[in-house]
Amino acid sequence: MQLYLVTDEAACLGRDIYWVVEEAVKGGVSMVQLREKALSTRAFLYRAQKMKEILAPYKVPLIINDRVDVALAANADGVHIGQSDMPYEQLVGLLPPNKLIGLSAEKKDDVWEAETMDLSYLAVSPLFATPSKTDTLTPWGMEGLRWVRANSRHPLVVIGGLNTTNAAEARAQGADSIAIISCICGAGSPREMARQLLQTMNPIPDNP
Ligand code: TZP
Ligand code: MG
Repeated sequence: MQLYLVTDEAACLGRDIYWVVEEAVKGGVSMVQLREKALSTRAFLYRAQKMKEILAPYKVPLIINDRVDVALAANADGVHIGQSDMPYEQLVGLLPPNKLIGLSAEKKDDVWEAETMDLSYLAVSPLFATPSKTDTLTPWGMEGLRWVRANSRHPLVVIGGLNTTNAAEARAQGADSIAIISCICGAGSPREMARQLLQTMNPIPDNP
């Protein structure tokens, strides 16, 4: 799971969100988080069900942001929680055991606390400041990422301001996966952008 797409309909430049997601998956995105801050519960569930249908043939897991009820109702693959969402202790009690759980860490105490949890990944959030989410604490930066890598036992996702200029460096500094909204959702070709991001992280050596 190197490339993780987080959705934001507004970032899709008026294009169909399902098209954007499927194109990104064709380009190599291997996990998708449905993040909806404005939809009604019913519209969110409908979108989750449709997204699951689209991702199923590619065997790409669907993670639901914030809402365990929507994740359960849509039989999604997991839930992503932040520091103000359903606490981990309650979430694990509600989810079947095979579901993925991702948690955002915004500060050092969040990283320590996460050591007691059985997480699928810990998200270092935000790595860099980004217009896509402005209610954030101080960005971790690469130095912060190195600190998290040294102090966490979880697979690490980085999110916030990732693009083709910094994805490889973030991987080199300890990120297992890069999570992205605008660089992919707002790309002329989400498929080509996903491909390029993977290429920067896994350069193909020149033939001798
Ligand atoms: N959480 C921390 S930063 C962020 C989220 C959802 C937004 C990331 O968006 P972008 O456009 O990839 O910087
Ligand atoms: Mg949240």
